[in-house]
Amino acid sequence: MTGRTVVAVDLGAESGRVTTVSFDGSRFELDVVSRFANTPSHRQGLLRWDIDDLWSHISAGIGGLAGNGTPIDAIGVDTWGVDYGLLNADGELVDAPVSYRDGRNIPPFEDALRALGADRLYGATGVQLMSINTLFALMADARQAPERLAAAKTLLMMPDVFHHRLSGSLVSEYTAVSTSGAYDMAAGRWATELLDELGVPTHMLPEVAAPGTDVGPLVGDLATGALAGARVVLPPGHDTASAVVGAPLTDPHGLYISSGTWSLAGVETPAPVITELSKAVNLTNEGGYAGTIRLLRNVMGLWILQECRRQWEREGTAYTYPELAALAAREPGLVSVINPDDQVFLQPGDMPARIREYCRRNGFPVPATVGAVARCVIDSLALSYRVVVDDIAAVIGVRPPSVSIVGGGSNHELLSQLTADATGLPVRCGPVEATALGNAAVQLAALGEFDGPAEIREAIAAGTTMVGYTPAAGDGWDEALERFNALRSRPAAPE
Ligand code: LRH
Repeated sequence: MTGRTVVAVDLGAESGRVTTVSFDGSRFELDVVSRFANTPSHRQGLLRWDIDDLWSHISAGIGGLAGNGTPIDAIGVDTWGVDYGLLNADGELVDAPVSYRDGRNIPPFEDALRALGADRLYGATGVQLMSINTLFALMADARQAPERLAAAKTLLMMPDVFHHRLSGSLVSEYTAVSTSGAYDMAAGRWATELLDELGVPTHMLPEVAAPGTDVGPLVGDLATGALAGARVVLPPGHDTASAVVGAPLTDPHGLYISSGTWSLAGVETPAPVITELSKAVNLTNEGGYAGTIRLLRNVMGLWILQECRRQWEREGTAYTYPELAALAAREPGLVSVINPDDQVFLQPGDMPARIREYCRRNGFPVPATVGAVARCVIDSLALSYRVVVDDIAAVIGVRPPSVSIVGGGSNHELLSQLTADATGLPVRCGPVEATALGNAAVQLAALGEFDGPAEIREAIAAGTTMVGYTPAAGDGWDEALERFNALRSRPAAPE
């Protein structure tokens, strides 16, 4: 294939991939050159990411391309949101970055809510109030490890920790910054007054750069052979932002669901929507490509099922996802529901036991079998999406007419059908590789191949075989929604 070839590095909170994406002027060709696990581990009392391990996989994946005949034009990295690295004056990490799943964020989150209130916190940023937000991790640093912050010259959001290794750049990319809960989305600047009030220093906050910014040439040992001329171009560094660029949305108010460990469900808007109602229903305003905003909700997503699967494996049976879906499909629907966003499901552990305990505590039949647990999770995710559709409709005054599911979870047939049933909307699934495609397409746009998101989406849609689901005239969803909403209005369970 002639044309341009870029490298999209996509790091999820479970695994990472290095992918080459070529574009010949009309068609994308995507080749995953390496896949690797990304597993945080407990070190020095905290759940931490192993950046050196990730970097060794990324550099091996990229380095393997040096001997190819195809010159690489650009490289960009996207990662999961909210986490960050602190760099000292020598450009080295002060220590291993901490995972948002560490419980350390919860006390500062609760204290900030008590001290300043949801109005002030949400009003200052426009970001969904969640314990995982960078803001609360920075508060935890300021309280428990002030020496980390004192030693830090620059904070870089996770994608930019790798852009720094690739190019030496010390900026943070806007879409990644927008997940922090420490950035004022309406004013377009760090929310320094809020950070001051919460006792978080601000000396280390970096300059923020737009997706599509060329931050310099690839440097170091990697810059040889086919990689010698490669530029480092910031894609939308937040994986969800890249995934939504890669979502072939056609309806202007169409709902996307970027479905993976998390489900990010929402619509694209031209400006932040920060109103009494958006605050009341806790919708976030995340920054997107080309000045767009993603008005969405972070729903806990397939994480709960992933953790169930790990627990069943520890107990001796390794189910595949299709096996779990088949077992779930045989169960009656909407028997027991959970609120996937309850804090009890945030941390790793024995998820089936937590689900059973949750159902017992809330007076639902306790799911006894693997299939019943899986069905409970999948039904509950579909109900969460229904709530997002209702909340978005109330906030923007337009009901999304369709749903586009992208990412790994778009392969999940039962969840896709139940999403159609729960929302009453037609669902289209694909591409699975939306994140890598969105990441690459923004690099390609910076190289002059595309003129904005509409052209990108047209090209992605033309090369994707999408699978459609029509809502079945089922009953039970409205009654289940009442039970579900009652759960959501209850305070989080004690740990
Ligand atoms: C999904 C995601 C999501 C949240 C979470 C921390 O991978 O980026 O949008 O920010 O991770």
